[in-house]
Amino acid sequence: MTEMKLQPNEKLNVENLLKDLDQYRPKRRGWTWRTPSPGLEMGPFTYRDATSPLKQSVGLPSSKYFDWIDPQPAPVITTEIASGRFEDDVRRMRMAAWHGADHIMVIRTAGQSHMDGLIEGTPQGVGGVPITRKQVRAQRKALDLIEEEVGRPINYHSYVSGVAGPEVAVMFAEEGINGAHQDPQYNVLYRNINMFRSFVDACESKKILAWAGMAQIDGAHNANATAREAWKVMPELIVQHAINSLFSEKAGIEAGNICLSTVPPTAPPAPCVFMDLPYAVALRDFCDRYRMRAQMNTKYMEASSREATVTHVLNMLVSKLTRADIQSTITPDEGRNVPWHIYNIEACDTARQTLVGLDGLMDMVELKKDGPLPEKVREIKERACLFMEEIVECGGYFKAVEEGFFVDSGCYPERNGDGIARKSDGGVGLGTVFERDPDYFAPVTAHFGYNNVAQYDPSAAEDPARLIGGCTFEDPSKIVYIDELDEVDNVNTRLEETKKYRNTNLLKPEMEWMADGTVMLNLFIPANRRVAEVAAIEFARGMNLLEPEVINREVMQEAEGTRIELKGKLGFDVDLNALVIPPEPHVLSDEEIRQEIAAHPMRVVCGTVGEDEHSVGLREIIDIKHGGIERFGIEVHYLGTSVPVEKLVDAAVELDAEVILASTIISHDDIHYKNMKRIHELAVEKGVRDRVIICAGGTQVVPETAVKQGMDAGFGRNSHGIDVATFLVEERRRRRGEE
Ligand code: Z98
Repeated sequence: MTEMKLQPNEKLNVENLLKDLDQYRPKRRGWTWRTPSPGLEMGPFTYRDATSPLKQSVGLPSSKYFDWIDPQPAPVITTEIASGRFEDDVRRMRMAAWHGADHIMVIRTAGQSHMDGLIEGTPQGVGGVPITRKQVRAQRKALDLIEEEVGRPINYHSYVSGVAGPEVAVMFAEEGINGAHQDPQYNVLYRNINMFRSFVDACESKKILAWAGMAQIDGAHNANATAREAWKVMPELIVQHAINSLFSEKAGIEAGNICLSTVPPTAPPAPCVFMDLPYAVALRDFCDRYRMRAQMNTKYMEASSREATVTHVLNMLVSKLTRADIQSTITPDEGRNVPWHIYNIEACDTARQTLVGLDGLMDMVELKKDGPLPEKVREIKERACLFMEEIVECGGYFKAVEEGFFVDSGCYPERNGDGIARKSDGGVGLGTVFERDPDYFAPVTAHFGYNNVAQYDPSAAEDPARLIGGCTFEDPSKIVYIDELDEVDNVNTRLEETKKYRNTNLLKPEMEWMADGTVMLNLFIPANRRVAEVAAIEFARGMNLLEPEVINREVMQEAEGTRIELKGKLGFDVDLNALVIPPEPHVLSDEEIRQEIAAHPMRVVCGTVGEDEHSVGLREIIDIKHGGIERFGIEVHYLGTSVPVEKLVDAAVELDAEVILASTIISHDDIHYKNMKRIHELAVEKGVRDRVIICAGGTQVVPETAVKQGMDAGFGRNSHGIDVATFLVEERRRRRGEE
């Protein structure tokens, strides 16, 4: 089999990924937590809650001020990637891993739980994308490469739901999936799968998850997302967590791999931390031996990515004040249906930034032991206990579901009668549960319940698969791998469509799929919301954007205007061969310049010359506040505005300055160039030209033309202090004969 290895400057090659896929075996099984690294020193800082750093990553934007450090917080960070094309998702997974994600969840767009069997190949289908062995294997293979590249195991995750749940679980165990949602209550309440069938299937699925060492996430957060007033279902959420967790433990999953999917139930403008914190404390008190997967609140997520980000940050404050072993980062696309690369990355960065920013918090503050917090905690716990007691009293879980106990919008014991009720003699898969025959036996490794192996071979009781020389778990060569079933709807046809963009000279922007051409525009339109929305589409058409669609609108003020975010498509490519790409401007590091100036102090005289009063540009170049050359320790004598050229040269002589900087904006009759020439000639006349470096800058200055006037260098538009300082240091070295 061809060995693949990723190089940071090379794209992930999807065709290579798909090669020999039938033979690919995952490198490992089971869930991986981060490795704590208390007291980790990075750059100038010491971290208290950090985990092992990554080998390669893209740091937060501001890391440039901190030696490019990229500390990794304690929780595993999740991102959900499911654009519907796994071949594009693998590229996004790589980007997410470089931004600190180590739990990649792949939600299927099909509603997998509606499918009653495993699907093969890689169809996009009509109703959405199902999970299939081929795409799971390709993604696991990609993640095996990516984890090598970033230097940290990446947990791959999907969902075990629907009547095909156990089959899906087996496939996941075979293919090295590391985590899964599995909660029979989800099937019952939201997918109307028969309750007995759902729980029997769950036994089998959980046994398989246990064998594979997978982490399990429950489905309680769905009650939060579904209930009319989500904060009222707090007692129920605890009950749902408790039911699935204890059930899972009894089915064989280790407590340390059982993760509660917990959502802070409210969001601003509710006083959310005041309500969410007691809930978080109560849940963690009750379920202290399980892991917390802190899910973001999506119930109140609208199309504003700014708003979603703030809610996310508040959610993480609650995580930090309590505990989160996994931190989810659902993207604002939930609110506006734009499952784009940039939002996955943005949300991972939000998590990394917030959690690193909160490093060490709990070594400085503690939750109060009296007052509203413990009072609320106690109240929530009491309500949850009473809820559970009533379930037992009414005849058990199945009866309670029949009576509509769950997802009722009343805060227990209040009931509004709007819960989801399901019939025990109804639902998908009704009547499909059968008792095993007395001579039943299955030669498989991870199997729940009665399996009468001993009747055939008593010595195989602990290892039934031995009777057939191992099942697919021990002998993966027994896995039946079906590449594609549909000749038209498969990855090969999709790759063919985008072939002209892969590793060629053609470029097109994209948001989710290669060469989708999608772009987003931000507009402020000085009109009310309705008008702005319609006008925005016209503007987009005028810009030749295809299929324009408003994805977010926020009123700034009813009469004054509206902010619009809009998406559309570009109908053309850019040819790389026709692009002229100027070289990166060369600059020295701040440190190198500082050291050079410390060793060889430098004195500069400067001013705007002639009749020129425009001083802002020059001040940007020199002032310490604007990142100018003063910050390197250069001594600057600013002579003011409209300085005669003679005065500039005389001052250089008097002060024994090594450098003259002349700033000049006015350019009529080429006065800026004439002044440059004059400065040069004066310096020659006074016999100092050889020992003074003379530079001129301004928005109309073309560097080459400035040099022709006798300047040592010219600085045009977009020049900064660092550019000037670099030149001065290097020019001086040249004059010293060092370069
Ligand atoms: C999350 N953003 O949890 P279908 N099982 C459970 C689920 O919660 C889900 C599914 C299955 C959320 C993702 N959760 C939503 C317990 C979905 C998947 O019907 O099989 O597609 O549902 O992170």
